[in-house]
Amino acid sequence: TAQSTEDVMEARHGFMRMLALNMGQLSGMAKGEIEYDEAAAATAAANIEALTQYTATGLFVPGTSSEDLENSGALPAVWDNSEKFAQEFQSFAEAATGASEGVKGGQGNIGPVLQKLGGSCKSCHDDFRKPE
Ligand code: ASC
Repeated sequence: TAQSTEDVMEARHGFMRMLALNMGQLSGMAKGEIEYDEAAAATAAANIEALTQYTATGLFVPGTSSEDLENSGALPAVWDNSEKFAQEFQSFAEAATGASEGVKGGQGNIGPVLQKLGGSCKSCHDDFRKPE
């Protein structure tokens, strides 16, 4: 069956929530709110790495900006500056490469990985996500 705009929005928001969930696990461990567990940290980071390989720009179909839909946080810049937007996802994938190895070896190794990942999230959000 044909996909509705709502289907695409659900998938897009799910994609972002999956990223946030795994970022939150790493962040919790970095802050000491969650006990450091090497396997769990590596899994969370591997999940993020895997998600960056998804063709996420395809989720930003025309007509789904924050000016079109109330439940959208995607600024029109996503479409108006699509090349830069795609580059942001590419940079994110590069930032995530090796993250699952990087968080191994101790709680102190999570921070630098998280900074790199979070920097990518923020860089893209600054230009392409509606401020909350
Ligand atoms: C998260 C989350 C974001 C990013 C951002 C990083 O965990 O939900 O939007 O990290 O805060 O700067």
